[in-house]
Amino acid sequence: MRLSRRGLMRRFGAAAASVGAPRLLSGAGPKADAPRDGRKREPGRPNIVFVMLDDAGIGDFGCYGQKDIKTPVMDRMAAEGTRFTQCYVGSPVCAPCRCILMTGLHSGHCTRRDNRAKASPPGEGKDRGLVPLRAEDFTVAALLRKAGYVTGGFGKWGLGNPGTTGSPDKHGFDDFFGYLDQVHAHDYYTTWLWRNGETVPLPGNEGGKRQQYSHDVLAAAALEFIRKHRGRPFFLYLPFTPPHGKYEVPDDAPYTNESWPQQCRNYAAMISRADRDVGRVLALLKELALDESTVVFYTSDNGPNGPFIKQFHSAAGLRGGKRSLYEGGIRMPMVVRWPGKVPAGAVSDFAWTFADFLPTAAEIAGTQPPKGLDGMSVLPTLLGKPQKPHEALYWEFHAPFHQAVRMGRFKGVRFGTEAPLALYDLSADPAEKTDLAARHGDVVARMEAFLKTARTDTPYWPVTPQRPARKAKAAKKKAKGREGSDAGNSV
Ligand SMILES: [Ca+2]
Repeated sequence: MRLSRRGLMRRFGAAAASVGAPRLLSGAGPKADAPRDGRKREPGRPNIVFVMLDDAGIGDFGCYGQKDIKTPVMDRMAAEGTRFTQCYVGSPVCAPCRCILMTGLHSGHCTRRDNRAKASPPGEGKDRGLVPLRAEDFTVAALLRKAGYVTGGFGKWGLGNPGTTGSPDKHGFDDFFGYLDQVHAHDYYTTWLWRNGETVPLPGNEGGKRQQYSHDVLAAAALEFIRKHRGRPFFLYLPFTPPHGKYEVPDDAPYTNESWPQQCRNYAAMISRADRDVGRVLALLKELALDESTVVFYTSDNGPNGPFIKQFHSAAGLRGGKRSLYEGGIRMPMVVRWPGKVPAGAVSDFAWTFADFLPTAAEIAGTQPPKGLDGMSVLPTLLGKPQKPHEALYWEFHAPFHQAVRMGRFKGVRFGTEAPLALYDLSADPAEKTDLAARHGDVVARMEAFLKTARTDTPYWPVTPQRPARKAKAAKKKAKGREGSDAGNSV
């Protein structure tokens, strides 16, 4: 199925008007949130849960138009909370996406800009090229921990193995259980996982047995974390690994009888299984009377892969997918639920990114984020209040190097540093089909000026001019004619 322009507009275009009347963020803790373990809950400090699937596209969820894959929990959350139609990840692949989410810096400033370094790769052996978070990188977990939160993570970390400066225990996590290395995370029947610097054996998978599906183990541990810490504010980060490949799942129900390729049945079952487990988190919050004192974010980390775009329309008709800065690679599902605070059943088209999560979490927790971040708090938007939009959003990716900038309804995309910007009007053309650069020279000029200041260099992902051959020759001739001028890399 291909969505018509009208269909795309219906799904992604003018959607903001339905944001309901918000209630103000109360300074007092909810009455229902009585501590049951004798410890006093600090007033006004809601729990924060951030659930992120791995490689699921915006079109994979029922509330974003999916017809085949069942996601009843996200759909119900959308009815009970606010669904965002223009929330963006920071990068179209795993590791930088997580880096940006954790640090509030976009992909032109953050430490990890691709899964592996392209030059001067740090590390030894298996770790070579995996750029870890630096000791001085400051994460949302460190911020919340400092503010009195207990912090837990269950799933895939990807920002530093044990012994590096990037391990989660060095970045604010009291308890991190799961995969630290993103390649290890491909194995759903691994014989071991990491927990706080120690390996935890999964004996059910030894000798080729497949009895402990890692996602199930981690989802169960997340529930234990909530039970254990129900008496004090917690930050629970759930970077779940489904539906990233390998496409392994204990049971492909309820899709067993579908005529799709087995890989597609598994992919769909992995999404539905993870969605089920988000439902278990929500049910436990309710059981423990933490429902109203917990804000839950539910999203994915980057756009989908080709076979699923074809089978399930996983990019929802947007251009591109994983590894692309077109909308299909970076525009994500995002539903936020916080009963009594975030308007229920609302849809917002406010444009924001994962770099906004740290400052938003800081404001929710009543603390200050560090200065110099690229992100800003979008708490007013979450609460349904008006908010000044970002002046510009920025992305870069290095395989191949391309950049994207969004200003209002316009988005510019440039491959290399010398090619002209292509310009799209997302309000009329969310699928980025028609290049309007020739018609809006003023917008292009503003974007080009912004791009000159948008990023800093990093030795691990050097950027060199990449000119198309014919243009390079012409530029060389021109440069010769104006000796001393700068005809090089303008970024
Ligand atoms: Ca991913």
